[in-house]
Amino acid sequence: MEIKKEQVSTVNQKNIEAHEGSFDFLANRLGKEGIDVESLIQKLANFQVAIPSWALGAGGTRFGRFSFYGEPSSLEQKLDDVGILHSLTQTAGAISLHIPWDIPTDYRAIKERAVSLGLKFDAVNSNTFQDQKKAPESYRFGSLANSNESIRQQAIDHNIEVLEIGKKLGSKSLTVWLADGSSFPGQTNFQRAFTNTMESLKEIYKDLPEDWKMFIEYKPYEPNFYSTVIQDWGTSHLLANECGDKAYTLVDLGHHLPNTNIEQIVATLMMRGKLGGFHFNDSKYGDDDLTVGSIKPYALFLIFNELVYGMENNSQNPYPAWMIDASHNIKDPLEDLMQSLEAIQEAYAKALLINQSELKDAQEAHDVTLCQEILQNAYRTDVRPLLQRARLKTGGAIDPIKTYRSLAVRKNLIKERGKHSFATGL
Ligand code: PSV
Ligand code: MN
Repeated sequence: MEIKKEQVSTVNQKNIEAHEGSFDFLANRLGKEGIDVESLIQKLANFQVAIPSWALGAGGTRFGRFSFYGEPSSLEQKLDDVGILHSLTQTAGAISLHIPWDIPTDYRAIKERAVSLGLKFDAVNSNTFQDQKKAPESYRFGSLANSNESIRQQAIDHNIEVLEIGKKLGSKSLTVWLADGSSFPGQTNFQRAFTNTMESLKEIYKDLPEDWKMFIEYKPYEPNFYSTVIQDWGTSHLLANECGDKAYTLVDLGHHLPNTNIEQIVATLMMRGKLGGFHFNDSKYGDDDLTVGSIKPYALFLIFNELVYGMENNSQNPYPAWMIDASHNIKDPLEDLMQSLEAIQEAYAKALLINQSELKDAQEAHDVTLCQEILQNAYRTDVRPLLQRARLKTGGAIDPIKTYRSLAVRKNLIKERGKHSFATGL
């Protein structure tokens, strides 16, 4: 199913009056505060977030998975789903593939489809956390960190194969996330596991094309519960530095122990020019992979404050690759993703409202109260009319979820694909 521009604009007509009223009110206020509303809207319109190919079906937990009707059962259908998201939000202009869950069969056809839907191929992701059918070696006790050389080699070869697939699609980055670690004290030797991982990553890095980046993701636990080899940003940063200039750290919001100051990690990495990629989600307890902004929206805003500061002041840091890495246990995945996109844009818009020079002055005057006021004034502004205006400007929906529901998208997908179609992924 494809959503036509005319369908979106017909629904928009019904909401336009309310939008204009709230937009004019806000734009007027912001204008008086000296904010360039037009350039802010342009920044929002430019901000694109990749959708992972594995997030379009129902997610699950280790206790089970409840299928969501009309799931995409092929890569083509996954692209169509991202196309739907993009036509409604104009913010989801890229897809990130996980290999081998989503190996294209006909590259030309897939690329043409992506172009027609206005989508790019973002980072390709390797998978050495699951055993693959017919693979001679098992990753049960690790992949790139494994003490067994032929297991490590199989994992290296897989990553190189992922690079080859990405090259054919026009991707420009590889994301490596390792499940490697140990579940019990004494199970592995930390130093040997780290060294093996470093040497393996260097082997993969040798094959990285000149204009590519390698993103090294970290995570403190899960599926291993005693230790992970790349447990934190420092370890990832160390490995990225060892590999070379094209290797970067990737921050996944769910990959921190409770109450970690993620915004400070972001600031340090950007200052060092090493923040390459970003995975959005939200969590209450661990790597819950919940809808972005559903639990800690203020923390997300503080993170965006550092991202905006870094994007404006750290030319040594490349523009980060943004992706949603969430799972949808009980909601319609497409609705969930639209909520995440909205929360990301909202946090970004609020961070853009922060008057950085006033903040600097207040910091230097050690006026702690004023520092907090500056941040919270921005945070408390209802920026949704700005998001609506950015979407309207680019042909998206004033209200994506309302439009999705009024066009009965899920019902149509079920009609097209059947109730029990099943998406690959976790
Ligand atoms: C691991 O938890 C992770 O965040 C990595 O990015 C994976 O590739 C992704 O989730 C999907 O399993
Ligand atoms: Mn992730």
